[in-house]
Amino acid sequence: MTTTSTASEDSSRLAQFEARIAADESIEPKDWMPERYRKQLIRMMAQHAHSEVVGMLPEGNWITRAPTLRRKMVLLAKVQDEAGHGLYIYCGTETLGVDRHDLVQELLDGKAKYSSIFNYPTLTWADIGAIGWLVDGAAIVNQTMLAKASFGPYARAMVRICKEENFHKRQGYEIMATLARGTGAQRAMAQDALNRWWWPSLMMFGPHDKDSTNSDELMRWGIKRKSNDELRQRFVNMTIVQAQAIDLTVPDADLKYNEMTGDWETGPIDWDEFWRVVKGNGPCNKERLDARRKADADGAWVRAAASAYVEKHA
Ligand code: BYC
Repeated sequence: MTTTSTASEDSSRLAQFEARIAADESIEPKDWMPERYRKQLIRMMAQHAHSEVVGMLPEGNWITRAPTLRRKMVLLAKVQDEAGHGLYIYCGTETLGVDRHDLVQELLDGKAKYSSIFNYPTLTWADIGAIGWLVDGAAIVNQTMLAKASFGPYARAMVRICKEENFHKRQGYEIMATLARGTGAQRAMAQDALNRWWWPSLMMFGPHDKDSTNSDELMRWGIKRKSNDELRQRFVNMTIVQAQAIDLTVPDADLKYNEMTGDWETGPIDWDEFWRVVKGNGPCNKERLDARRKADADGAWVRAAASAYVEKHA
């Protein structure tokens, strides 16, 4: 694209691009953009799309075991929404000149990242409540910020996704609230789910700012508007109050309220665990990738039939 352009043309385009970012203009697919901006967006959006798709697996595990018909219908709708989110974001990523099949192949080859949170098992029904409340809750905090991202297709996808995530969070919190005011065993199940999902949910926001390799660039270009730690803190402040409202306790002996800042300050996050999971050695990494590979193989005949149909009618 820029092979014939001179260095001075490129630097003037870069200056124009940066002026547009500074003026909070939306960057659209056909606009000129630095190659690095394009690459960063492809990286982040592809990881996000993969997370939505892999994220269906932990909850999908409970569709056949939901305790009532109503719970089953809600869970089915939620899991289908996640598939839709994956599709919107893969579409958005394709506006940057990549093919989603290549992105999916990278996931299947174990080369692409997806959110660490989906490598934990869903052991009880309360885990479905905890995922909706905490995981979708964390995703909303992150994605509300991304709805203001400088790249138009990503920002617009986030607006719609956030609306659906709000419903997901409400359904999860309602499951937790119901269990928390139920029998002793139900209450214990809710507390156990919170104990297991709390720290992995905090890890969803990524490493501390000082260790975040991409943040400076992403923030300079208006892709991220807030840092990993700022968003994590916002999530903690919201969630502690919600836990108190249903008489559950987060598993953190060091948690304390800072009167000066108004923040709930947590104890240290286990970053060794985070990197173990990100690098493929979490409790369910293998199971998740195996499931995606199986789905891909099982669907091969559908793709072959669809492309044969298209070729025949071309
Ligand atoms: N897991 O420089 P940093 C959902 C990687 S799904 C794995 O701070 P960045 C839902 C990071 O990629 C919603 N890897 O990165 C679905 C980087 O490695 P590379 C999921 C992580 O990009 C179904 C390295 O660590 N949301 O809601 O500035 C059911 C250094 O990090 C993680 C999104 O995907 C992690 N948690 O910031 C229910 C949001 N964190 O790529 C719910 C979009 C970091 O340089 N993504 N890494 O090799 C983002 O907002 C940002 O990419 C992150 C990380 C905040 C995640």
